[in-house]
Amino acid sequence: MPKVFVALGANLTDPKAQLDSACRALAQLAMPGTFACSPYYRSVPMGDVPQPDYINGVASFSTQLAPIALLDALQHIEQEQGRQRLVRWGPRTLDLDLLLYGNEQINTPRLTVPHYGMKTRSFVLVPLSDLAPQLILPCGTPLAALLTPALRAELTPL
Ligand code: ROI
Repeated sequence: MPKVFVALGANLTDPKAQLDSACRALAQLAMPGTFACSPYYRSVPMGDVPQPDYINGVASFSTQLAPIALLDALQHIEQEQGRQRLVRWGPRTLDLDLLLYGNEQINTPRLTVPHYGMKTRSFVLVPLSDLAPQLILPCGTPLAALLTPALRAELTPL
């Protein structure tokens, strides 16, 4: 059964509570005893849209759901927590990104795995490394090789 990693981000409507609530919902998708969530971090928004700081984290679990069924479940949780797609790269109550699905590489119109931005985003790499410091990405790159001190310095532990 694949182990999956999901990035969580929020910067509206009590972001920490959004992540707590999302973790409870994600745990329902997990095989018993497999759910884990990283510490949360505060991060400066990436992109040009002025908006509040984000709270970010990463969750991991094993699941019986196939990739698209998992994506549907993630989008359902986003909707349940009031996600509206108003502005591209704008603020959001909850963003759930499927980072990794086992060692699979998936390229379909709806789903790209590994997530396209994950190798450069401090707010993904740091909490991912909290959960899985020895992780090797599907491309063969060790996660540790991507994590520079400068990237770590971008985040504030909550
Ligand atoms: N910036 C940060 N720091 N954290 C996010 O989760 C995040 N998510 C996004 C954009 C708008 C790209 N910026 C972000 O979708």
